[in-house]
Parts: sequence; structure tokens; C-alpha cells
Amino acid sequence: MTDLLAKIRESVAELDLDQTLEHVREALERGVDVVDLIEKGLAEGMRIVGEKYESGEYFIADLIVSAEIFNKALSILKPKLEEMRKQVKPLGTVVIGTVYGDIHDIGKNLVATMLRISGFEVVDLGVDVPPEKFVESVKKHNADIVGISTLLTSTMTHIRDVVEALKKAGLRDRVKVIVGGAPLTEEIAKELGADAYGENAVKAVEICKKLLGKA
Ligand code: B12
Repeated sequence: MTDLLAKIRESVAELDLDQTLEHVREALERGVDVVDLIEKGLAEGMRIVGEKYESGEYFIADLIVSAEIFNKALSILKPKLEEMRKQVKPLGTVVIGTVYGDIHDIGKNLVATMLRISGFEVVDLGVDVPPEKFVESVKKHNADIVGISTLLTSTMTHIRDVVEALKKAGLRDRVKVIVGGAPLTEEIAKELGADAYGENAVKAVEICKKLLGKA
């Protein structure tokens, strides 16, 4: 099983679509835990892609290919994820989005997926989301939690704008704010006015449950 996860990681890192899909299908057939498959296989592979980009081995075009591979692999898992979602009891509503100025969505989508299969109703606002859209959605869906993603250092501080907008709308006491994304830490999250920081999708679920007293 660990072997298969390593193969998935490597094929994503090597930008090999066919191999990735083949290994993911095999992992599903062999009953590999889907959460492991995503976190330790696909997401870990993306992290290696990021390192290769940083070291100059890969270029932007390669990042785009990696995102396509990730999304195609995830689509194979959809039926299994849907099945898992049906077996859990409702926990609360999360409005999630990538903050304005940032178009990265793979990590955010992963968090949304994990929250859904754990029992949360998730309203996904997409990418480049302005503060007022978060506010509007919290009101409309009577959300319990706001999840904000940011992958860029330059957009990290936009989280504060969302928190301020929630305050201004009188909603801050009613909703918990959880944030995540590569440039963040627990400390930065607190400084920006969030209640919590989740370093990955598995942690995000744990923390959201805790925030609502359902852990
Ligand atoms: C793929 C990718 C892209 C793709 C995105 C495709 C897509 N649909 O998302 C494309 C090619 C479009 C892209 C564009 C750019 N990118 Co880019 N990209 C990446 C890359 C390689 C991988 C990101 C990823 O998907 N990781 C896999 C996922 C699973 O991990 P994750 O996103 O970290 O998410 C996990 C956690 O962070 C957490 N999490 C994430 N969100 C949330 C939310 C909540 C609420 C919680 C609790 C947790 C949580 O849980 C997730 C699951 O475990 C990273 C490198 C890296 N190391 O991250 C660079 C990276 C983020 N990109 C970078 C840059 C600079 C850019 C560009 C500015 C490049 C350019 N010159 O144009 C543009 C940005 C455009 C914009 N305005 O947004 C830099 C950012 C540097 C910085 N610190 O600011 C990075 C770090 C690369 C680098 N080292 O230089 N990129």
C-alpha cells in the first residue's frame, strides 16, 4: 500500500498523467484509504512539483499540467467520495473560498472535499473571492464557519479584510474563521484575525469539528 502511494506521488511529481490515473485506479481497487491516497499520494506529489518549480526544474506550464493531473485523478475518486458523504451525519455549514488576488484552488478544493465527506455542508465560492462575497454567503447560508485559502504571500493579508468585513456586518461573533495555505502559520493566522489555522485537509476537518464542539 505504501508502495502504491509512493508511485502515485512520483507519477504526479513526474507529470505523468497516464501512470497517475493507473495507480489511482489500482489503489481504489485494492481498497487503499481514500484520505491517504489524496493526502499522502496526490497532494504530496504536488508538493514535490512545487519544489521542482522553486529549484528551476519546472516552469509555469508544468504547474498547469500538474493541476490538470491532480483534478483528473480526483475525478476518479468522486463516486467513492460521494458514497462516503452519504454515510455521515450533518455537522454544520462552511463557506469556503480562495481570497481575492489569488487563483490557486487545488488545496481549497481538497479541504472542501474532505469537509463534505466528513458531514459538513460546504458552500464553495471559488477563487479570487472579495470580502463582501464571503459576507453575503455567510448571511445567505447561515454559515457556522468561514474557510479562507491563500497560497501567495502577497495575498495573505487579504484575510484580514475578510475578517474586518465580517465584523462590520456584525457576523464575526457568529462564525468561526479557519485559514490555510502554504505561506501561513498558526501565528500569522492569529495575527490576521482568524480563529484557527489548518495545515492540511485532514487537520482542517479536525479543527472545524473542534470549533463547533463536535470533535
Ligand atoms: C499548482 C500551482 C499553481 C497553479 C495553480 C492551479 C490551481 N488550479 O490551483 C498555477 C499555474 C495557476 C499557479 C499560478 C501562480 N503561482 Co503557483 N503554485 C502552484 C504550486 C506548484 C502547487 C500548489 C498546490 O496546488 N499544492 C497542492 C495542494 C494540495 O496543497 P496546498 O495548496 O498547500 O493546500 C493544502 C494546505 O495548504 C491546506 N490548505 C489550503 N487551503 C486551505 C484553506 C483552509 C481553510 C484550510 C484550513 C487549509 C487549507 O490544505 C491543503 C490540502 O492539504 C505551488 C507550490 C507549493 N509548494 O505550494 C505554487 C506557488 C503557490 N505559486 C506561486 C506563484 C508565485 C504563482 C504565480 C504568482 C506565478 C506567476 N508568476 O504567475 C501565479 C499566481 C497567480 C494568482 N494570482 O494566483 C508561489 C507562491 C510564492 C509566495 N509565497 O507567494 C508558489 C509557492 C511556487 C513558488 N515556490 O514560487 N500556481
